[in-house]
Amino acid sequence: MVNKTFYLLLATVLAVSIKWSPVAAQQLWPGDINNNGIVNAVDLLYLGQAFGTTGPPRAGASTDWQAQDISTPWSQSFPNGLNYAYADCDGNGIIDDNDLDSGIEDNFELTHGSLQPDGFSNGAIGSAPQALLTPSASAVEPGTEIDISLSLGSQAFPIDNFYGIAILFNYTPEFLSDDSFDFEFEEEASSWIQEPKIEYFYYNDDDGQGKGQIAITRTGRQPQNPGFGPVGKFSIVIEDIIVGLQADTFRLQIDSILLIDAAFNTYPVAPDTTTILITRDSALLNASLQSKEAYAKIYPNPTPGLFFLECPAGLTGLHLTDALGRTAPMALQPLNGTSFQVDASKAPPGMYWLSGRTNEGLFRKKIVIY
Ligand SMILES: [Ca+2]
Ligand SMILES: [Ca+2]
Repeated sequence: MVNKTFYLLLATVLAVSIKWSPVAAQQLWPGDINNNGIVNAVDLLYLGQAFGTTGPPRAGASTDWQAQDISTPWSQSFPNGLNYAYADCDGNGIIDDNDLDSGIEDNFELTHGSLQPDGFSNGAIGSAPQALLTPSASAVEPGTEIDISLSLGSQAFPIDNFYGIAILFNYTPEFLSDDSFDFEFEEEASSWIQEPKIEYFYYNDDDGQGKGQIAITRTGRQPQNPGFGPVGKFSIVIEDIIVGLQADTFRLQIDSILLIDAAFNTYPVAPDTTTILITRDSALLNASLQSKEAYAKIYPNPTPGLFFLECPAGLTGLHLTDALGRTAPMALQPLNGTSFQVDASKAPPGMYWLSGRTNEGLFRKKIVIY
């Protein structure tokens, strides 16, 4: 009996001491709002969640890239349990644009400690909404300005509960060097995404990395109606192609996507890749410009041989030819009325033309098989 009482007492003391033992102060790195070890587009989604809230200022606050104690946690937390104090990058007690400018922007891509996953959720075409990239021209001469529209979802796959999206992409780096390009992201003026919202665009061409990120988040934590359509556009001027080449292909490819709703639930979104032929060769240019007569989209491109063709106008004929005009082996499998899977894996690696006939005209698309 004595022993039992003693152990019960001991257990109680242990439980109480564990519960009450002082915890080391939490530390933040200004800009890494989700505290996963890197400042990137996903941190803007957390900023959008906490935007406009207030709490205790941080003693001795700085936006320098160094660990700082959260002396007094805020009363609010993100759905994953992380304290809102992490969003107050400059530590002044309010979460606003300054935390984007001097926290996320100034410390973008900086890292600390071991990286934890950001929770990107890429979906599959045909089972999730897609982030579509649509260039204003499929082929241009060097020096021409091109817009690439970014659009989310479709009538068939609307974005049901948009609150924020973070997109990581890569592009052919050798076309866009510091002295030969203008690469910007401009938000859609009459976007279906409801105000208020904030956005951030970033690209990094250092050492030919060719990487960039976009984040758009609403603020105010209110749900919005389902929507779909354009959200903005990239503007690119490719000044020149590599000396000695008649034509080259600029590629913009989405790598990772994170779409969240107002409660920070995540939804898969299918990524996209787009290519633009850059050429001084008028015959190639004319052939590609004619391809705009009927809408068709192929992806991925370049492809290992198996790719998808979207052709809303109703496909009535299709053939694949190599650069010399010779017919290449290809098999077509309809997925539904407007989408097809094309198997050209028996064609040797190289550049090909995919030519099609539709109810609205002809199209011709350059495709690279590797
Ligand atoms: Ca982060
Ligand atoms: Ca602040």
